[in-house]
Amino acid sequence: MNPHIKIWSFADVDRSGKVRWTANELGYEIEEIRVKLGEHKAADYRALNPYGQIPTAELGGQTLIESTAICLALAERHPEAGLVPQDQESRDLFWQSVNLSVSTLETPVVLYYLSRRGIVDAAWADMWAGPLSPRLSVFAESVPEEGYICDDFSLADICAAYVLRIGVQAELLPLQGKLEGYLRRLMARPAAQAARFFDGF
Ligand SMILES: N[C@@H](CCC(=O)N[C@@H](CS)C(=O)NCC(=O)O)C(=O)O
Repeated sequence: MNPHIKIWSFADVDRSGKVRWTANELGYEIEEIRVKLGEHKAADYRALNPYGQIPTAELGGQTLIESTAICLALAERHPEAGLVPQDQESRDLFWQSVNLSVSTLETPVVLYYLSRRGIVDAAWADMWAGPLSPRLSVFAESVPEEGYICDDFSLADICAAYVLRIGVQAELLPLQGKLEGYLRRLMARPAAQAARFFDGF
């Protein structure tokens, strides 16, 4: 029997996508609970996730929050799948890349994109337009011509895909050259397709 995960999400394209894609790479059966905008601040949902944010997951009877932490919790349960590389050199690169994605780039690029679309205050885009664009460009320039960030596919690619996809959608990055090749390799993965991670891209 496949292992099971329950995911609370707004939609396919929010940060729950990272969790859904990781779970699909590992053959999980996914139970999805869609949360309507606004309900994520209500007491019922805050009982699961006191920060009132998406996603939340339930895994083996444990409630987990923080999208990247949930992905790591999944990956660590299945070391044989190699979603976190084992050799030291690859691990150093892995942690650098994951931190660049989720600590340096993710929140600014999401806020910039939502701001440009009128979903959050316009001030976010004004604030981030200057520093974000060059950082995102350096990150996009660092993707490999062939293969994946740590040679073999890993969670670093899922975290990178999230910020790069939004960077392109926000028109901060042109979809061309090796960035396009890299994203197309990721889009071809059956688990990314099952997760609907790139739908509408
Ligand atoms: N660092 C958190 C960020 C969570 C986050 O900002 N989630 C967004 C959806 S992708 C959200 O819940 N936004 C609504 C809000 O913060 O009120 C994570 O990775 O889970």
